[in-house]
Order: sequence, then structure tokens, then C-alpha cells
Amino acid sequence: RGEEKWPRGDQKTWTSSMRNVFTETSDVTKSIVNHVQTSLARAPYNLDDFGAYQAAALATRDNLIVNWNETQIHFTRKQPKRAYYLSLEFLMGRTLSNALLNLGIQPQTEQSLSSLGFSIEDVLVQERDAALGNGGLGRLAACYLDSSATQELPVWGYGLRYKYGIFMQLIKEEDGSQLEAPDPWLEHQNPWELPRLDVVYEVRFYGSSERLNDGSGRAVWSGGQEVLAVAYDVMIPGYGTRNTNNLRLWESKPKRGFDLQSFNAGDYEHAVEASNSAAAITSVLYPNDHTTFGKELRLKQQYFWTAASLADMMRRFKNMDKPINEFAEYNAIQLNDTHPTLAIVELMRMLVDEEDVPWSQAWTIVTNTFFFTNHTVLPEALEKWPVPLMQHLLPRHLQIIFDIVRRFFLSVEKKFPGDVARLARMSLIEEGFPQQIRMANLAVVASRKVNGVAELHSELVRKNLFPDFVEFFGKSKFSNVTNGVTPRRWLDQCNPALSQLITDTLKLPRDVWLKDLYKLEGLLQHVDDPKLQKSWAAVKRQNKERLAHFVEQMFGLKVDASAMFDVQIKRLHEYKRQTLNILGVIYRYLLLKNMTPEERKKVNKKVVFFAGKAAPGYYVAKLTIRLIVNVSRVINADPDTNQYLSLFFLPDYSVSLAEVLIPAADISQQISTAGTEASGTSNMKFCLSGGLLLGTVDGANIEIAEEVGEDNVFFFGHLTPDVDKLRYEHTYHPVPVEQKCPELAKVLDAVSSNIFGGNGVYEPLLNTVRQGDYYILTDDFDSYIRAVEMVDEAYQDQTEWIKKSIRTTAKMGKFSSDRAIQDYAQEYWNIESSRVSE
Ligand code: F58
Repeated sequence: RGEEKWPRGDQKTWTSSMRNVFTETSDVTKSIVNHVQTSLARAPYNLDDFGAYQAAALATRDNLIVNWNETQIHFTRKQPKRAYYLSLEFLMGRTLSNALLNLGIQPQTEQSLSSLGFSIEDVLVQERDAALGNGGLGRLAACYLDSSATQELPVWGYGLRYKYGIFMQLIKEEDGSQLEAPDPWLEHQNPWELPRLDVVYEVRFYGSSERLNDGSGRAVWSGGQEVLAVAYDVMIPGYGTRNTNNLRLWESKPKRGFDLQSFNAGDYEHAVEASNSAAAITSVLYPNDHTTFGKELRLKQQYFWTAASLADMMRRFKNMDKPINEFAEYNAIQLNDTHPTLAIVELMRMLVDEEDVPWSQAWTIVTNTFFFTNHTVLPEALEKWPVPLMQHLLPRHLQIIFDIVRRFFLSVEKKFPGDVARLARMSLIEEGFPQQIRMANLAVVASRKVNGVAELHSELVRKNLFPDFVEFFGKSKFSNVTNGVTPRRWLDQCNPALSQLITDTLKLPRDVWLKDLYKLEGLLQHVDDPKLQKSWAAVKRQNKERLAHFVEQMFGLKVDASAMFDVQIKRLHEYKRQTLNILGVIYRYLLLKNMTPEERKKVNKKVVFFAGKAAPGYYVAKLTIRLIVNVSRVINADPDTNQYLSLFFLPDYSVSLAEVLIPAADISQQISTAGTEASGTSNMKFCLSGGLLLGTVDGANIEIAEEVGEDNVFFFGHLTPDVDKLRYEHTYHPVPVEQKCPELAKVLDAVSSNIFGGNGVYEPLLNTVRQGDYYILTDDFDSYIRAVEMVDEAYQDQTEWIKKSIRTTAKMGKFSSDRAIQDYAQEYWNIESSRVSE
């Protein structure tokens, strides 16, 4: 609480030397040069682009720190209710350009760098992505932090500081398959984090737990391994405000470096073992996508992170001198999927064992504190942990879980007496060998609210995932918050030309519409203006040329920017159906091959782009990548057709690659089997940049179509209610592909005949379609091909196409993450904005 009075010396000396954010170019320049000279210890004459990036980052960071400090002091004084976003993944991407935008010093920095002899574009691309996430879930967390700060809300993120982010993807020259390499992203230091070596907590694993049996329900947990959690703070600036929030990431380290005794006894291996195993906890992000493995280290990560985060929240709360019963009045915790569910158990443990709160009172606090977001209905993605593993690693937590189970059982039994089947369905423990803990059920039971991430998905969460819980707790506990994306990064930063055109057209300052995205609707009144249409098309063309240039440098192949750019970029997964897309490309290629040169000239030219990573152990997904790469090699080398159709698989998909691809797309493919993609968020990003949507009636595609109107999207495929029926038929009344979908059968046979090489390697992939066809490609193929034809046809009329594109961007207001965060803040967390004064 020292900040209320000046600790030492003369107040004037302090205040006269304190500075605010630099706004003058000359100050920015001085600061950059100062960092070159001192922090980097480099001379001006040997400074390269990377050095310039480092110096610019350090100069920018100084400004962030000033605002970040002010914000922390502001909220510590004010003592509002706070919200915490617990996410095992934060897929931040690059920071410098975002920080410059949010601080409002982009032009000054550009000018300053230029006078020092550097171009800002060249400097910005020096930065390595912070890739601490797998995909949508992690990127959503990053967008939500941006919006929370922009809305001046007291929200902190808590996560892990992985030494290695998501793996780097390489494509093997010989056979086109995916190779994984580590991502040592911290190698060259990370200017965006502040190590807080003084913010440290001890976290225990293993050991034993003794119940006190004094009627209090308390227990003593002791022994085992203790490791330290050290805080690293990442500054999250809001746009158009000084408010700068915090993302606190934990790093694990051994409690006592070496075991000196073993070391002195000559047992070096044993001596370093403990320190290795502590450091291992935060060493690597698990590259899973929609599967869980039950690995001990993953559970260790989850507990390490939730324990440190809760200890930190508790310390902050206690500094406020409020009674413990008011914990939930001052703290809301959002669980980003089930990964942080142990936080529920940990808070129970802290309250009961450490704060001496009676069980039922503790349970009231807990159930008022937590909120749970589900991100998938795929059964294989629902987390379960073996009871024996939990017993071994967290003996006290297992006791608490069983205590929760017992009480919950009693209350269900009371409401539905004798309904044993219901009890089994609702139990937090799944019977079997071994028994497993169902983390989603635990999260539901202990949370105040449960939400899905788009209307359809939230409906499926209620109807398919947790129907018994809806009946038990009532409907109001289950609701929807449709995802959103930050328009700062996903429009202004990645598509500056479009942002400028929008500002000019709306005749509104950029910071007005970037903070209130519904203002984009103002574009609608200009849709018919030929001048706007022309400029709109020119912006798209410019972005396509930027991408074409990028690809030409990478592959040494010319890319025709006058062709339609068709993009599918996301994690490789059978449910996302990249396979449907590539089979569609092959279909198109075979058609072109069979045409006369005259006929070909009438065909819409198209360049197809794919990018995305496959989980290292996901065989079928990796085969899909291999097929795409090898098809691209054949197609791009075919002189008969390559003016009309070309195909690229861009390796190592990342946030910064998405920032180049998305603004350049004429159309994006969002083609998951209906009912499988919870929301999707890249669909929103493409539409924001005026890329039209080719997709299924799934996830947020549905709400996008509701906003922009069905004439402006290209929908195809079976609807969610049909999917189960079709799957049933595939199993019990299978019809061969040749009969059901002859066009598709030809395509599959073409692949089998090895015209794209492979010598039969693709058979297991093709068989997922020929047999079982769980993701209903055979049922959707014809409708998909018709939809692609409709897209071609629509593209022929460029004026109409551009109008669709403008209308699409105009109706994206709903999909700003600012709106989503407002929903959470008001309907869930009950927190209020508070602006840090200038
Ligand atoms: C994604 N989930 C959904 N999970 O698939 C997508 O529809 C949605 O838009 C997005 O969340 C945001 O709500 C997702 O990305 C993961 O990556 C998990 C990582 C950890 C293992 C399980 C999957």
C-alpha cells in the first residue's frame, strides 16, 4: 500500500522526473537510440533490422510500462470486483505493431525509424510470434485480453510461460509430409514480459493427505515435491486508453536448485533430476487439438498453473481486508474450457484447509466465483483424468473431488429419487478400469454459468452434452456468448488500406468505429457508389498482390493476382474437412484436364491456399497435408491447366501468416460437418476483410449469415439434425461411394491410381471416406461442388461481388470481441469499466 505516500526523498524531485508516454517523434527517436547504445550495447553502424526491432520494442515497452503501472495503481486503490481469465493458451502473435497502434504512436515511430534509416515494415517482421496456443481457443483468449483492456475493465489473464510454443511445421522435400521442430521463441529474449522474481509461490505435488476428522472436513497435505511458480507479466494495452492490463504467465523452477548432498556424494544425475523435473512443467505447450491423452505432465501443468494463479488472487484479495465470505463479490474466474477445472478444487482446498471456512460456506463461495466456457462437443476432446493418477499426484484434491461427488449425489437423489441411470450419467466419476474424473461435469456442477461459443453450439451443449444438468439446475445456468475477434488486429493492423478506406467512407475518425464496430453499417448506404466499389476492389487487389509476392518468394512460382483467391486456414482435423476441399480441387483439376483449350478460357481462374498444422500423432490429418502438398506439385507443374488453377500449402501457419492471408482472400472455406465446429473465429476475420464465406450451416457461420443475409454467403451441405441419421445409415446400411456419389468416387480413384504419387500411401485417408465416412463427405460432396460453382458464377459479375463484399464487412459489428467481452462483463462477471486518467 506504499503508493499512497511518497516513500523517500523529495516529492517534487520524483514528480518532475517522472514521464508520460512519448508522443513526439523526437522523443521516440531519442529513446530508440538510447536503447541501441545502452540496452543493446550496439553501435549505429552495425545495426541491422533485427537490432532496430529490438530497440524499437524496448522504447515502446517503456511507454507500456508507464501505463501498466498507472493501471495497476488505479485498480489497487479503487478495489473493484475483478475478473480473471484462466487459459492454458494465449496465442498472442506479434506485439510491436499492436502496441504502437494502441499507444497511438505508430506514425511517430514509423517516422523515427525512417530517419534512422529503417522501414517500419522490415522492422515489424523481425518479431517472432508468441505462439503459446494451438488454435481458435488460444487466439480467442488473446482477442479477449485486447478487448478487456480497451473497454477499461479490470481483467487479468493467467497462463503458463512455455519455453517452447506450438511446434514449427516443416514440409519434407522428398514426400511432402509434415515435420515438427521445436519453437524456442524465447531464444532472443522477450521484450514484452517483465520478470517478477519477487512474485513467487510454492506448489506441491504428490505426498499424502491426512483428514483431521475433527468434524471440520479439513485435512493436512504434506510431503511430496515442492516447486516454485515465478510470475512473468505481459502488458496488454487497451486501444485509445491508458488502461493497460496484465497477463501473468507462470514459469516453474526448482525450490532448491541442486540437491547438494547427492551432488557432493558424486551422484550428479540424481542431483539435477529434481531441478529438471521442476523446470519440465512449463517447458512445452501440448500440441493436441481436440484430443486428450491423460499424460501426467499435462495434469501437472494444469495444477501448477491453477494453484499459483489462485494463490496470487487470494493474496490480492487479502490485501483488501475484506471478510473471506466476500471473495465472490470481488472475484470472478472464467474457465477457458475444462483445462483449469482444478482451480475449483484448489479454491475449496484453500478455503477449507487454510482459511478454516466450513465446507458448505466454501462451496457457496466457489459456486459464485466460477464460470465455464465449453469450446467443443467432440466426445474425444472432453477431458477425463484417471483416478489413480489424481490420487498419486494430488491426493488432497482427490479427496475433495469425492466429497463434492458425495454431496452432489445426495442432491440429485433428492430431486430424482431412485434414478440410478441418471446418477451414472451425471456423476463426476466415470466407472471403468481405471475410474476417470469427468472434468466437464465437475466444471458444470461448480460454476455459476456455463456457456457455448455460438448459438447453435450452446444449443448442442444444452441438448447433447449436459441435458441432465439443464434439467437439474434449470435452463438459466446455460447460455450463449458468441465469440468475437478484435478489429484492431484483424482489420486495422492486418488490412490498413481497408481501414483507411472505411474511415474515409464513414467520415468518422478511425478510433470511433474501431471501438464501436456496429458503425460499419454506415458502409451500407454507399454500396452502390461506383467510386467506393472501385476503391474497395483496388484494396483487395493490393492485398492479393502482397500475398502473391510472399508466395512467389517462398515457392519461386508466379501467382496470378487477378485470379480468385480461395483460402482455408486452420488446424488440420477430419471434422474441419480439409479433405473435402482437396478432393474438390482434384475434381476441378480433372474437369480442366478434360477440356479443350477454348473451353478452359471460360473457366474462372482460381488460386487455392491451405495452411494449418496437424497434431504430431494425428495420422490421418498428416496424410491430408501430404496429399495437399503433392497435389499442388502436380497441378502447379501442369502447363495445360496451371493458368486456371493453382494450389499452395503454406507451411508453418501462425497468427502473423494469417495476417497476410486473410486480407487477400476473395472467399474462405468454413466447411466443417454440421454440428462439429463450435464457432470458428477465422470466418469472422475473413468477413471483416470483405472475404465472402463458403460454408456449412455450422457454428458462427449461421450467425454471420443472419447478419449479412443469405444472399451474401454460399451455404451447402446437410444440416445438424441430419448428421446423426446419416452416420447411422453409413454404419447399418452402407452404400458404396460409386453408387452414392459417382463424381466423388472418380476423384478417390484418381488418387488411388497414384497420379499424385504416393504409391498407395493415401489409402487410409481415402478409406475414411469410403468406409464409415463419419464426417459425411459422401453426403455433402455434390452440394459442395454446386456451391463452388455458384461461387464461380457470382465472381464473374465483379460489381455484384464487390457489393457482397462491402455488405459483408458492413455487418460484422456483432463479431467484435468488444461485444463478446461486454456480454461476459455484464451477464457473467458483473464487473465495471474504470478509466485510468490521462
Ligand atoms: C476451438 N477449440 C473451437 N480447442 O474448435 C472453435 O470452433 C472455436 O471457435 C474456438 O475454440 C474458440 O471458441 C479449440 O481451439 C483447442 O485448441 C483445444 C486445445 C487443448 C486440447 C483440446 C483442444
